[in-house]
Amino acid sequence: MPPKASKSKDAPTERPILGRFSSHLKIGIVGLPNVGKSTLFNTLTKLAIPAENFPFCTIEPNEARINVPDERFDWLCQLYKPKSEVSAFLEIHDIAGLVRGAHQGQGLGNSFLSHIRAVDGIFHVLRAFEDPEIIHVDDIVDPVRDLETITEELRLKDLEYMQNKVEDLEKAMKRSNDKQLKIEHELCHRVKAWLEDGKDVRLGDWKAADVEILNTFQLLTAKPVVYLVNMTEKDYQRKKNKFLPKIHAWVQEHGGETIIPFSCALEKMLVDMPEDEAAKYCEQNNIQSAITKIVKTGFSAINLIYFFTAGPDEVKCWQIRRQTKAPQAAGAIHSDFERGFICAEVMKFEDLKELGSESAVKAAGKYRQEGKTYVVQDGDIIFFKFNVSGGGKK
Ligand SMILES: Nc1nc2c(ncn2[C@@H]2O[C@H](COP(=O)(O)OP(=O)(O)O)[C@@H](O)[C@H]2O)c(=O)[nH]1
Ligand SMILES: [Mg+2]
Repeated sequence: MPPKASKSKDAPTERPILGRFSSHLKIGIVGLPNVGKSTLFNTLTKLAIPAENFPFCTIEPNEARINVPDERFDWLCQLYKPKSEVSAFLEIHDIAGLVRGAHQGQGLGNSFLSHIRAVDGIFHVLRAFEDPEIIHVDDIVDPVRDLETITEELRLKDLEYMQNKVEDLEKAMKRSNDKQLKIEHELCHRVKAWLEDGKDVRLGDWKAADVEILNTFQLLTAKPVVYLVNMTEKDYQRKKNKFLPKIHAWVQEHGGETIIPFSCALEKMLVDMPEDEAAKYCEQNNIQSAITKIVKTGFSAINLIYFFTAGPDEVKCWQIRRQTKAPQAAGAIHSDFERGFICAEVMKFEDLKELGSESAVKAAGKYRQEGKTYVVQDGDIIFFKFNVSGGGKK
């Protein structure tokens, strides 16, 4: 019998996450027109998992699912040499350019904003390359002004939403004494004041009860952001760009999220080359593609992690939201696994790698049995035991 895990490790008191509770989460590419969003999207699409691997999902031309590169996954595939290998993926949506005034419907603004509402996180692409051939909607390249433009549009849209919400609640409160209405009304007032102060909702210090209500709103400024700064290959190579320090300062003042410099032109060129040529080009020019970092950072920014199931039949990454407990993680595989959950047998990837085999991990006492309250960690290798009435153990 594997040793039982201690209780204290089971339930960390993390605040609930802002955003949808789902393991089908996606990230949208957002930015002004002509900053390189579609070029980035098309480059990523060339690395996409073929659509036929998702027979039950429709994939639109502006959506793609990209493999999440992972050395741990590669290592597990080497070890088990399975018949089937299924990596994790990041779903990306290319969202058409937003312009100033979008919240009032400018430039099809409302439909763009509704596309942003449907995603769970934002890749905010900034133009930090100058090219007289490619016009900028506001004439001069100035990524900090662009940051202000976009974030203001999102904030104004949220403000409009909160304003309507407050009015609806006030009407409802005239008709009913429901305590919940009062609680929501008080929160909506606080959120509105926060937005009016020029601040994004994701940066607020909301209590768990607030977050639960906020998650029913899907506010645009509540979504996690990763900034992608598109610069010339030369700037990217020498890690210097005249706009970068100002972008950095702005981001530090507005939440301090991750900034990833990249060069759209370089990435596009690399993806169109045969793999060995691309590798040679990178080596000769002392340059590295930023795509892996972009994909991994995006995946983690929308609060996704994955656990592995591994054996000779299949090595597979199962994506779940951070903070998911063992029974719900089992449910990602099959609803029976959740319904009839008995326990999760868990190996840490690092232990398996160090000790070399499942039996060695068991012999070292590192194969653990975890119960219903166990919070699944990224990279756990799990075997679920379950029992549904009439059915046996797996
Ligand atoms: N010089 C240069 N042009 C770029 C770069 N990225 C995109 N472009 C060009 O800018 C134009 C707009 O790019 P696109 O990806 O469609 O921008 P979107 O409107 O943000 O989707 C296209 O003509 C691209 O070829 C870049 O890194 N350098
Ligand atoms: Mg585009």
